Amino acid sequence: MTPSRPAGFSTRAIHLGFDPADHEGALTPPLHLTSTFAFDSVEAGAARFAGEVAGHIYSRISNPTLDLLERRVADLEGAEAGLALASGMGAITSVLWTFLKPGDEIVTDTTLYGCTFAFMRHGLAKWGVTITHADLTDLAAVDRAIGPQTRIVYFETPANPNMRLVDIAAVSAIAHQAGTMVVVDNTYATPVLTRPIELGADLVVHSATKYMGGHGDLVGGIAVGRAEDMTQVRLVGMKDMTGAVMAPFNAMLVLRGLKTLKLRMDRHCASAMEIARALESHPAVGQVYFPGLPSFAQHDLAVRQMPGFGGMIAFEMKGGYVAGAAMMNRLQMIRRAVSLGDAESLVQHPASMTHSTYTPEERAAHGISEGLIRLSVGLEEVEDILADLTQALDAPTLRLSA
Ligand code: 3LM
Repeated sequence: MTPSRPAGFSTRAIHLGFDPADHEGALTPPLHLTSTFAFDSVEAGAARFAGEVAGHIYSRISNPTLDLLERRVADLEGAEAGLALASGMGAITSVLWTFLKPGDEIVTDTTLYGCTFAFMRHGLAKWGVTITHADLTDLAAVDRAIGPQTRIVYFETPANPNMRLVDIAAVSAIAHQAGTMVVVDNTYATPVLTRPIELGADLVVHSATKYMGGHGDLVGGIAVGRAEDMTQVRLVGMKDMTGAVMAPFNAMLVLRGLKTLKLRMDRHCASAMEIARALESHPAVGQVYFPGLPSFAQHDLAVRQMPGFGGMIAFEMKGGYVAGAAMMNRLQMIRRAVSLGDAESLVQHPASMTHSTYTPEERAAHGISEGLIRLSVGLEEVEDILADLTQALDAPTLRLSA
């Protein structure tokens, strides 16, 4: 690290918390493939279990490889502490199980990733938690929705799949006034583009499967927040309720992904901006949802809250679902697949895939249109992504339907 100035984002993502001198000069951190840790004595083991002496016990609780990842992500998010989990859903469920009890209410935005929506609607609700969906883009609605039983305000920004943004600072201020905790899913933005804790949120969750891992070769999750809260999530939600701990090998892959996170996000942002403009001007394309476009309903908030607009685009074809499916089937390089944030560009149809956990009526009520197409702009040359999209959009049948 350069001692003359505070280290920047990528420098910390590469170096923080690791000194080769402690590891026989090894440049990269060792992978601790161990399930358990030996104690010097029975008394030493008992002291660790009692929390009197720091140290690892068992890899469902903590592990040195995960520990480094947790410290790095916490630092990059501006949080006190972090926790690495088996998946994004492992992070979300471990956090929510920790802080909610029967009778509590969770206030959440209208739009959520499909499995998060399903967990709340079919999981939490079954255990006596009230789920209230409110339009969190409307601050008066946030104020009205929070009641005496509200324990958590939860949202994604940008939201999966329709890109809705939530003003983190404004919503956090309202929630805190009412003594309510704010949990933000920062998967789409990553700490490169948004740091919710710095804007007032209490806890951040991630699917590390996406941009953090960045290479489509792992499933993982991260949670960051106050040290005290993260200890609760570690020892209650993760250790005893979900058991959703990240595997050390995956932690190593995410540590590798983090080193290029900023570099990759810069490229994702630049390419997505260019592609969003091209889509918007194509005669076969209807509405394009991308925070960087002046036509985006919340463009002003995007400019205020995000230094870049991310790599995700949602759009509708003028010809609706039929034209959209035909267009997607014509793509040659862009892969038809769920997930996002990979080097490969990915396209999918939320209503029949990631958001098929909603009923058609729920999708209509939650602002997820049946014809919506979601594109995760990859790291290929932008000219190649554009060429593939253009040949798929320009096909004769589409010109007729447009
Ligand atoms: C997807 N999303 O294609 P994991 N939060 C957000 C997410 O987008 C996701 C999760 C949490 C997708 C996965 S759909 C079958 C594939 C904003 C995942 C959950 O548990 O790591 O998948 O994260 O939109």
